[in-house]
Amino acid sequence: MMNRPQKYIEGEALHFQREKSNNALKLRVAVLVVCVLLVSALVVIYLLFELLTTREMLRNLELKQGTVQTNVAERVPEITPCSTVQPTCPEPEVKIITEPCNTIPTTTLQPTEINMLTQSYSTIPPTTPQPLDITTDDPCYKCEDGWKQHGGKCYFFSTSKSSWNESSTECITKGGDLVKIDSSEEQSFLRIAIQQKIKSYDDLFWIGLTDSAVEGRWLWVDGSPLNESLTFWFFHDEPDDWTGEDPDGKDCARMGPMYWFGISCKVTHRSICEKPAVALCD
Ligand SMILES: [Ca+2]
Ligand SMILES: [Ca+2]
Repeated sequence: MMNRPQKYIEGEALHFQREKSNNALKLRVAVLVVCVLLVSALVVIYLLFELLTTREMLRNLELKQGTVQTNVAERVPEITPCSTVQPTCPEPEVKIITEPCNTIPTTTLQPTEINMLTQSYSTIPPTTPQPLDITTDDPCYKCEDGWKQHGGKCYFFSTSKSSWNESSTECITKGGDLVKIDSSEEQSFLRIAIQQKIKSYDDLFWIGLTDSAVEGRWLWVDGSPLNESLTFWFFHDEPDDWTGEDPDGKDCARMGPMYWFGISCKVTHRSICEKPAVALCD
């Protein structure tokens, strides 16, 4: 009889305990739901605040934009067109070269180099005027046999070789002297004549020009100074005074088929003598 109510009481207690546990669980769920709703409400409120703030900023920006546009529109007529602006360019810096010309380094050609160069240009065919174009037989002038007449002068092209001094003496013996070149026309006549006579690249002719008295002071055989505006030296290297071949340097001038070269007066070359032609006309 005692076991039955005891079991009933225990069952009631267990039931009451479960009921209590379920109520606690419901309470927790309800609190959780309230919290979620509260957080959601706060988020919505925050977003609404941000939206209102953004709208206010946009409205302020629109007002500022309108103000700027108005100011620009008012100032446009005051702006000078770009096309009327005169550009100013800096003046180019001009440097005046004060170095003397003789500081330019020069190269001294060795005889072999000169000969090679001479050979290279000696193969150039004669250029105008051609020999037949040059008047060499003026009937009013007469030259001895073996002399070539040109412009009232007679020219003798030797076949033998001798030093510059010996060649000058030989020309004087013939009634003239080594040739003095007085004009470009006379240079052209001699150049063409030499081109017809040379047998090799080193077959050059003495002319009446020397600086043996004073180095660098070139004189013709008649004592007149060389006209610096009427020279036909081989490019800018001539005349130098290279002493590799002769301690006295290069003091006498020889002529090739195109240009003049300085050389030791002691070497032997053919020569060109010049003397006045005999005038036949009054
Ligand atoms: Ca002359
Ligand atoms: Ca010299």
